Amino acid sequence: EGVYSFASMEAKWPQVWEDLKVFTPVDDGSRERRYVLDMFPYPSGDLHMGHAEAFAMGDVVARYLRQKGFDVLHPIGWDSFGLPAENAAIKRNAHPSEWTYANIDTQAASFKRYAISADWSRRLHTSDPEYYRWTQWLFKRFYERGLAYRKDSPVNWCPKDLTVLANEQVVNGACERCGTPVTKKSLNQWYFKITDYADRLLDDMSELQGHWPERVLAMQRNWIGRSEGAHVRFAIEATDGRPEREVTVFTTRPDTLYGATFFVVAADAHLALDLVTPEQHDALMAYREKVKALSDIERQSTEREKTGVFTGRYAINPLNGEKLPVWAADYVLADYGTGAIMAVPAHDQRDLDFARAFDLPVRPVLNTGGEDPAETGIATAGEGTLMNSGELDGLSKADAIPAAIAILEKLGTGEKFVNFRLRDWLLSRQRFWGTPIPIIHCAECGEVPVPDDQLPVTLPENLRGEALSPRGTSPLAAALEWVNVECPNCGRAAQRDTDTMDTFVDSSWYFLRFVSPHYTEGPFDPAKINDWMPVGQYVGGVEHAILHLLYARFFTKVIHDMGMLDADEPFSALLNQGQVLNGGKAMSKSLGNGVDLGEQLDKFGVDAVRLTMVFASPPEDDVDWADVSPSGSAKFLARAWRLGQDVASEPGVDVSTGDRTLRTVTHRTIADAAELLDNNKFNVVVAKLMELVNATRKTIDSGAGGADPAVREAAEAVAVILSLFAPYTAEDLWNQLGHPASVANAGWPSHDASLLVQDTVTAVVQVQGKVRDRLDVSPDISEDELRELALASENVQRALDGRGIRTVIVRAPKLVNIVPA
Ligand code: ANZ
Ligand code: ZN
Repeated sequence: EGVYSFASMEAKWPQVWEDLKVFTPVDDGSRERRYVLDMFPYPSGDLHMGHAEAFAMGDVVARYLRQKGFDVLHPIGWDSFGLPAENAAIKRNAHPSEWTYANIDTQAASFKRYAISADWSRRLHTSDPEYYRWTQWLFKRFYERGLAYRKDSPVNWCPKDLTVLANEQVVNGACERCGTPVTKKSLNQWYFKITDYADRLLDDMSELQGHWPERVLAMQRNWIGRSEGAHVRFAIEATDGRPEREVTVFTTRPDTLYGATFFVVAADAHLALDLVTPEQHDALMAYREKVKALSDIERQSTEREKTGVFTGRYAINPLNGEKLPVWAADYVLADYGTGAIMAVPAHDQRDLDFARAFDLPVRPVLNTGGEDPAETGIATAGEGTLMNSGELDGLSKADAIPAAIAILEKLGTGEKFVNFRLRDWLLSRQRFWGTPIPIIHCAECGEVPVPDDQLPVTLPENLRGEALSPRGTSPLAAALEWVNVECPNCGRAAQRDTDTMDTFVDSSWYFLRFVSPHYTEGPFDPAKINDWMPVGQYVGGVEHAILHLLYARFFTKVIHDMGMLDADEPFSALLNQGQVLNGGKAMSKSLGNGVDLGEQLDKFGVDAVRLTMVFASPPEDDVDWADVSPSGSAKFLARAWRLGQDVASEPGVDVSTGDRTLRTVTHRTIADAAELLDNNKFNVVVAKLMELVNATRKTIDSGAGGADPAVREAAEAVAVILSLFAPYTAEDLWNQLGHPASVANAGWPSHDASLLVQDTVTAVVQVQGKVRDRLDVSPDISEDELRELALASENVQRALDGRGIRTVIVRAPKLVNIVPA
């Protein structure tokens, strides 16, 4: 008799699957298509436990849909540009490609061992010239549409990595990668105009509602940050040495205009320098130096004491002509709204804190029935009635907002305005290992895009080690033979742009490339793209809630607008798998609680590790490796596998005479599993599968034993369902049952609905604790139905004897207890 050995299965099956091309979609339209995608990995070292979890989840979906008869695209590739490769290359005096591709090979081998049901023929790496050629091509199309542009502006700067960072890469004021506090630096940088798409990125989330985790949608909504309000133009009085000028503010509360008692501009904005009087100039300059060192988070903190400098100027309130002192302060941000505000201390806490610090007046204009904010120090918010506000007096806040806007419009000093928190996407990086920006700078012609037929602009291969060290300019700038080129336009000496693209550009369209990764006429084959897009199920970590997912949505919309793609959302459904913890904490070097995936696989086998990941909790929840039992999983797998040893009937046997009880369990499991899988309840499917294995074993050990055709039917169902979680064991079991490979394409077994009807159970009905009736009911009866039946019983009515009812306690399907009044 055979012995369950994961090692021999792992040695045997991968080659068979590869030879049979089990996971390559037929892609001929004969079957309905489904695209299942895991967020592609970054090649840092070998796979870790986090990969093992995420990819186990995605693979369950892909394998399930394949069993259901869909033609499934489930590709794999690598997000292979980025800083770690460059840092490793500097350390080892190597080229970043060496480290990158060595790691990719290691990970690819691990993925194959892990039996990810991927179509390996579609493998791609974003650092391959065949890939980044098309990243550059897309950049050019964005550029032509005015969606890629350069501008000078203060940018987030990581003083350790010596590169700029997108707003999205600054976490709590620090660099997302290295944790160093981020500073500001004025640089000329490339941007994608994602703000043009702010409205659509927000509105189209309604399509994703219910299919994406609500918290991801909430994070995106908040990041886009749509605010409805008004632009209001204030005249700034001329003084000696400074001419009159106009400054616009953004306010969400135009109803409070009469409550404005001062005016604030961002101290670090150029506007502050334009406004400041000669007397106040030095004080402002000194203050600006201090502001530079602060992060946006610190600046907006309500905990910090308010600071600022008077500019010496006055703004005129357009509604009542009042003169408001203009201050420069750090709590107003230069790059939000217009960088200037009207301050209404009675109804805005930050303004009130400032007013109290500098002894500025506080004038309530909204009667909320609360106390005077000047006294309490607490600004009053909420609903109320306007006062001290001229023509707005007596209106509710909701009516006063449009009324104030109407007045401003009539005066020509303001209008309704919708403001977004979202900024344009800063995409240039002063680092080497990324997609070169395909632009040439010519003294005569300005910015000249590299002609399409000269793409890709490839990275030089001779830069390695120290030559890649960050210097604040791109290492590419030092590669003069690379930099110096002829202008494609006029032929004069010109220079290549030396910045590279943020790696989030690479990952914003890779899911499109997977559809036709070898296509050479464009980023993807137009004849194929709409067959597969959008991705039906995307799987990945919640850490990508904003950056990657927002950027990918933006790219998809632009490419849609270019007429190249029907879909305008990339991912119809999103699953955020949980993390793998150890001892309740994320695994980390400093805690020393890391678990090595390779060791786990060697010890328990791939299937046991995969099954444990899936069984431990719902896919969205964290898995604590200290609490799970891969050895328990291994035991279960051996038990399932041994069923194959005991099946004594031939394939195709007539099952109708088989053991009815086992058949009911089998068919119920098939039906339930499908419904659970449709709702991503993978862990419950595993639990049901365990019950089915137990029931099958029970039948084998009694009655007709392994010769009962119901046993074969059950074992086959076990093999197919198990193939989603433990592909090796399932394949071997299927093989023992006399079927050719592969179980992955066996097809989802159909269930016989007539077998699901179960016998009735008896429900006991008590009145005041005494049994008064017994009812035969369906085991699936609802509480309401059972209550109705119980109250309708003649015996119960007799026992109640006309008394009313205080409470009815129902425990469907077994018990009803009625308490009379
Ligand atoms: C007057 C006012 C009265 C305001 C009031 C609020 C309450 P959201 O909702 O986040 O868009 N603001 C505008 N630009 C700013 C900047 N660059 N830095 C700091 N604060 C700024 O917030 C909009 C409100 O935040 C605006 O409405 C403005 O203050 C302030 F009772 O104007 B409000
Ligand atoms: Zn030129």
